[in-house]
This record gives sequence, structure tokens and C-alpha cells, in this order.
Amino acid sequence: MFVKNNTLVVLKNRLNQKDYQKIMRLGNPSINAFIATSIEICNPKNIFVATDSLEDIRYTREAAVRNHEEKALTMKGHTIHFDGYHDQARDKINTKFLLARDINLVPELNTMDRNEGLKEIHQIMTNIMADHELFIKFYCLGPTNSPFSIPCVQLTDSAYVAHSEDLLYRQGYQEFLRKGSSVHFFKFVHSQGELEQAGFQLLVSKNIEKRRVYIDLQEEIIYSMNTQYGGNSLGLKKLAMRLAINRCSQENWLVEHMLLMGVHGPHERISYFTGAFPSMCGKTSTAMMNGETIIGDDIAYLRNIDGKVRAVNAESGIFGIIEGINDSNDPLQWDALTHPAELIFSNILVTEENIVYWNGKPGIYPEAGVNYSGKWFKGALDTNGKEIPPSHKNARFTFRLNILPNVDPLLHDPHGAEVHGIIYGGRDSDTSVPVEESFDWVHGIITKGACLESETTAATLGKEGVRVFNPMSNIDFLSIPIGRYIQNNLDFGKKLQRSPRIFSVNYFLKDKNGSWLNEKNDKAIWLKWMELRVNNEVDTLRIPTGHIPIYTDLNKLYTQVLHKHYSQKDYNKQFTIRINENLTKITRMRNIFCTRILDTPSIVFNVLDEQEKRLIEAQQIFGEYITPDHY
Ligand code: SPV
Ligand code: MN
Repeated sequence: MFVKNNTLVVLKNRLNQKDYQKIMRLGNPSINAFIATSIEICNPKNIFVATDSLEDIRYTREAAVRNHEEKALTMKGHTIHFDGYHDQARDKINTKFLLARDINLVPELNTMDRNEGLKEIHQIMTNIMADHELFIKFYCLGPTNSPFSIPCVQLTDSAYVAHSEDLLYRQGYQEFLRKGSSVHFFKFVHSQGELEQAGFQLLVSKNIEKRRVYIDLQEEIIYSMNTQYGGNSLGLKKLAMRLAINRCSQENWLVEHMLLMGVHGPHERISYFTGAFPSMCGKTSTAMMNGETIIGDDIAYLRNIDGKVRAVNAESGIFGIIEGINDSNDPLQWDALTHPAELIFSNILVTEENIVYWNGKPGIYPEAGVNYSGKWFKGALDTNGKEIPPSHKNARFTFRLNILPNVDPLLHDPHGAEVHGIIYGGRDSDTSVPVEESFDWVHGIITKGACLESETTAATLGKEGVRVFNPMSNIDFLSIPIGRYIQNNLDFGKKLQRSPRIFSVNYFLKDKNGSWLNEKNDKAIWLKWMELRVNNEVDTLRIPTGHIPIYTDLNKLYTQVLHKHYSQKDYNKQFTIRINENLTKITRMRNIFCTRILDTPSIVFNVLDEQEKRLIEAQQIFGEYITPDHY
């Protein structure tokens, strides 16, 4: 970025004395330059610099209501925010990596020439904050004072974004002070751009056609313009994740789209698991499993510390999908959403009786109210003649993890939690068994992580049941080529003295007639079984694709945990090895790794070939569908 005028002169002229001192205390010329340059280009009406103080956090929270980005609801601490009607999800098309011309373009990533991108974004940014207040905030990804910490500076003219980040991330002003001038930090500039009125006279981004999210890996700066939706505007979420994936790939640690949770075993033992699931595959509901404890639901950092994997949650709050949350399946989330606490609802409905309503909420379907489309009534149609539901299917809630009763005590531990198991789970109606352990790290990373797929659902546009390739559920957030990313995962394992076990789960298996083979609560059993496995307390059956549970162990867990009998018949159906489906998957994967990914590590093909050989051998002896009693 360029600076027209002397940095300190700009800061002195534009900040009040108190805020100027807040910046000066950091004694960091690159922070000064980043802030001064952004101020010069965006030209905000006024500026607020926040430290970690409760007073500054309160100022931000109140500004969100004062600036008409949130409206207070009846319940204490609850507010509602709307994003524009066409600003309800991540904008994949306009999210681009800015790469210098001499860096080989990466076909899987959406990239553009860095100079052109910077020119365009600076034009969009020019005077964009002229009518707005700029919030300058400091955060820390990962716990503070920890080998995992990444300090961040967020500039935003949206009090909603700043308030959301106060709920979702740890404050980082002290971390900058502690680290001194040598700190390597991530930088974010966000503007909601020109605004227009939506329901409740809340203000939403108007110039959606000029929505841009540009990622400059070289300077570790993200630019996000003309948008409010969290996935585009919350710099520290998926945007920082892309910067972190690029950074960790040079330093041999991992940034993963993973939950992090404690699974509670016998005698009060807690074993920690990370888990990667593409969206709509049960990630949050797994992380929030009753009886277990949660550290994170979305982004985990994993490091090799003294030969073991330790992990932290990059975040400290949840920006979760609200659709379908109800008191019987999601009692903990339900409680959190229906009691006083500081939380933001986005893109749901407020009824005429002043009650919040989201799609699938138990109770009476509302007649009328106000939602992200404005005034709403039952049966209201959009301009394409499609019925507008009460809440958007990507409507969300934002709260701090510490309001949950099941938050794990290691949430802020600077050393993280030692990871005993890694879980990969996709939506798979016909191929893999409900739970399975890989043979080893390499087999797990390749057959369970890199080959992760998920079937499309009615909730997304297009055909249902189409398998989408999503290695480690991270494909949307990769900032490096897929082959290199897989290789990093493999290399990470090589240097460990004690590797976590790698598992797959599949909550979506169906029988030939299309009926589910499992119930929602069964995932509790798979978690408990994996907990016993990582502690070497149960044996397995070795099948061509990995290790599966023994019937009697599962039956014992069903009795203990769900208080019900588990029949041998159900077990046989669920754990039948489906040879042809598995072979077809290998062919599908080989094809993707050959044609779509240019830098696939050769070991991927070897591991797939070996698995294919084992499956064919089993097929020759036992046939197409092999029940576990053959092993
Ligand atoms: C996801 O889509 O995986 C999310 C929400 O966690 S977003 O912030 O939009 O990425
Ligand atoms: Mn996510």
C-alpha cells in the first residue's frame, strides 16, 4: 500500500489525542502505516480506536444499535441484524487472491493480477467511509500469549462487524503490546459501502454489484468492500483462515476447517478430537453433543508440540446456522438462543408479536413480521415468484462460547488441547460405514481426508445427491494448491512421535430403499467408540477400507449411553462393506486427482491402488456386499 503523506502526520491529524496515544503505545511502524494509508484512502467521517477495555467493547456494541445496523430485541442482550436481500452468503465469484504476475497461477483458486486488483480495490475504497465512523480494533486469533497466537488489526466502518468480532474473537490490544514491534500480524479493511434502508429501518449495503473481497497474501491484507454478510465481512473468520493456510504451509503446522471438542470417556477421562465436515453434514451438532464439551465449531489450528498434536480454536464464539434449531435435538443451542445473553440474530424474522422466529423453530408458524426482505407475511413472494421463508436458510446467530454450559475448560489454554483423534465426515448415502478408523496417518489423510465428498441437499441450488469433492472440507478456503495442501498434511504426520488416530464418520447412510440406517443420536455412540479406540480399550475388525467396531462393543455403548438395545441385524446392515460403491469412489477420486489437480502427490495414487486391490480381493472371496461377520 502507498502512503501519500507522512504516516504520523496523518494519524495526528485524523485521530483524537486519546486514540492517537492508543496507537502510539503500540510503537509499531507497520501498524501506523497500514492505518494511515487506509484512512487516507477511505476517508472516514470519524474514527474510534478500541483497546481491550470493557468500556471500548461497550462503545462498539452500543454503536451497532445507534448506527442502525442492529436493533435491540425484547430479551436482554439480544439484537437483530439484516444483511441485504442479495448479500446473504459468501460471494465466491468476487473473492479473489491477488497474485504477482510471476507467481504461477493456480487453476483451482480464483486469482487476479495483484497490481490490477489493488488498483481496482483502491478505486472502490476511495472515500468509501466518508459518511461512516471507522472502528479500529485489535484481536488475537488463537489464545493470547501462546505459540498459536496471531494478532490482527481490523479496520471496519460497520459497528455490526466490530460487535460480531468482539463476540467471536479474543481481544488483542494487549497481545500487540506484549509482542512489541516485531509482531507479524494480519490486516483487514472492511467497508459496508453506501447503505440503504431495510426492515426496521436497519441499514444494509447497497452497491452489491461492487462487492469485492480481495486477498493479498504478500502483505497479509484482506480488503472487503460493499458487503455486510459475515462470511464476506468478518475478516477474522474465513478470510483470515486463507491467510493462515498460506502462512502455516511455510511453517509446517495446520489450519483446518474443524471443530475441536472433548469427548468424555470412562473415569472422567477427556480425549480431544478435531473434526472436518462440509456444511450441512453435522459439524456443529457434533461439536455441541450433549455430554461432551466444546472448544470450537469451525476453525482449528494444529501444531506439533514435543512430538504430539496440540490444537486450539482460532475463535472464541460461534457464528452458527440457526435454521432448524429446536429444543429436542439441540437443547444446548436452544437454551442459549432463548435466554438473556449478548447475542446477534441475523436474517431471521421478528413477528408482529415481537417474537423471533426462524425456519423450523418449534411453535406456531408466524402470520406476519419483519425479516431480511422487509415487511413479511405468510405466502409473500419474491420478484421471481418464489415464496420467501420467514428466515433465510443461511440465517445465523452470533454469541460467545462462554455462554454455553458445555464449554470446555481448555478453550483459552495457551498450550491448546492434545488431539487424540481426527474425524472426517461427509454426507454419503451409499458408500462408507458409519464409523471407521484408518490404518495409519497416511491412509487416513488420503482416503478419509483428501477423498472427502459430500452430497448436495435440497438446501442448495441445483440437483440433489450430487457428490461434491471437498478435501478436508477445506476446498473453499485453500490459498495454496490442493496437492501441496495434502502434502503438508502428510508431512505434518511424519514428524509426530505420537499421531492422533484418523477416523471417518457417515451420519447419512441409507439402505437400498432410501431409508436412513441411523438415527440422529447414534453419533453419540460413534464418538464414544472413537474415544475408547484412541485409548486402546476396544478391538476392531480389519476390513479392506480400515478398522470397524465389533458388535458387542457398540451394543454395550448403546445400552450405557442411549439406554437401548442395538440389534445385530442393524449392525450388519450399517457395517456391510459395499464393494462396488467403494471401487467406484476410488475411480472417481483417481480421476479428480489426475485431471483436476495438477500437483497430486504420487503417494495418493499408491494408497488408492492398494485400497482398490484389497477391495477386489475381498470381492473375489465374499462377493459384492460383505457383512462384518465374514471378518
Ligand atoms: C461456513 O460456511 O463454513 C461458515 C460460515 O462457517 S462462513 O463464515 O460464511 O464461512
Ligand atoms: Mn465453516
